[in-house]
Amino acid sequence: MKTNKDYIEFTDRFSAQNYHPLPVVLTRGKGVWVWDVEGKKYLDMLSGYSALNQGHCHPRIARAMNEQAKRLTLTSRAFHNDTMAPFLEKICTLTGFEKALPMNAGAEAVETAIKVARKWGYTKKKIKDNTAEIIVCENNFHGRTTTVVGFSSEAQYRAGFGPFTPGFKIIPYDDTHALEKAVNKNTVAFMVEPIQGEGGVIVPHDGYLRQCRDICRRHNILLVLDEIQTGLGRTGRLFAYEYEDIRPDILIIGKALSGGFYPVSAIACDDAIMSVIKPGDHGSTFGGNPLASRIGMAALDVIVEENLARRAFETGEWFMAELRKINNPRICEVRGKGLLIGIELNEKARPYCEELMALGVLAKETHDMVVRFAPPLVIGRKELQWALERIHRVLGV
Ligand code: IF1
Repeated sequence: MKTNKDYIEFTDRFSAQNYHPLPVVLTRGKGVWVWDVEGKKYLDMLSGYSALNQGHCHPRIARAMNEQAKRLTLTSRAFHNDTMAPFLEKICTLTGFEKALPMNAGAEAVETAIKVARKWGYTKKKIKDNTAEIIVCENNFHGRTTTVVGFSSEAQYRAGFGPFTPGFKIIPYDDTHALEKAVNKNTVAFMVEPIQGEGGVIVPHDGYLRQCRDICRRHNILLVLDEIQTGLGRTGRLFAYEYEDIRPDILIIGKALSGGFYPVSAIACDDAIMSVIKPGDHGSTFGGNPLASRIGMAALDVIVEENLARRAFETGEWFMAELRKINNPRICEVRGKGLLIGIELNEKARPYCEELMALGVLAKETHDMVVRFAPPLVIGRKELQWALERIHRVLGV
């Protein structure tokens, strides 16, 4: 039998070294559990960076994928197909927007939102051509394309990849005065994550999104919310913006939109904005394909019918309260919403993630000092109790 070590050496022979994974080689997943090649079982507390809100290999999504895979997987957008419209209708019904534009990776949906916002600025706000500005926040994470890393504040994401796309302004997160000050006659949009995941599970003050909504409305700029990680139940509501009773002008979704089966992303907005896109302006080979659409419909049905947002709210509240009982000077803060939780330490988090892995809990550090817990939303208290016993052994005194 090949060991974890065998597979890691095998991987190192052929794979680019663009990640530093924990030394575990997974071969099977079911619900909240995964198994490595040596048969060891782990509780997955990362869920594919929130792409697996429905849990690993959800049978309902698997069935939809298998059925469609035998029927029709790709038509390209040169022709219509019979599954994209019902998928986009489901997105629009769930979000309350009039239109959706399907893509694949999250970064592609972010790029789509940037292009739509810019074109809206030129055609509707009558901004001078090629002068559009989009405001973003420090510690943002919106993907890895060169345009997107060009407005990252993380040096490593930018190093060696320039020159970058102009037209972006970076302001501090959770600072509405900075937003107000950054707006100028060329500003077309403010793009922000409701909670900064990669930034270290940074939760802004209550009212931040509502205040940003007001500022954007007053200056006639688009509020673009990147809910690729916070959306689809993760923070305890279907979308994190619901906590503040606002609606963005453009919503970006991805990850759990496919339940981890396939890259599926999209933007949603009203027609007054989406109508700036004309045939041939934008697209992709796989965007809106029948397989992605069937998977996406099943993934959304699971989130709604298994009430995953409510479960994330109740389970997350309880779990955070339990984590806050850990009395340890190394823990600076336990923060998060729903089941997007970060434990900030006053030292590097990686060694603790390695100790947790040895005890059968898979978690990943983010921004060096934060242990992120983002399990599938189908997780129960029993499984979290199992995790807590191990977290206490590693993070307790
Ligand atoms: C990596 C982070 C999480 C995202 C938000 C867009 C995207 C992501 C809010 C792009 C993707 C992933 C990418 C993955 C690690 C992971 C991640 F740590 F990088 F930031 F989740 F927190 N907007 N996040 O979180 O979506 O193109 O990847 O489908 O690149 O290492 P994508």
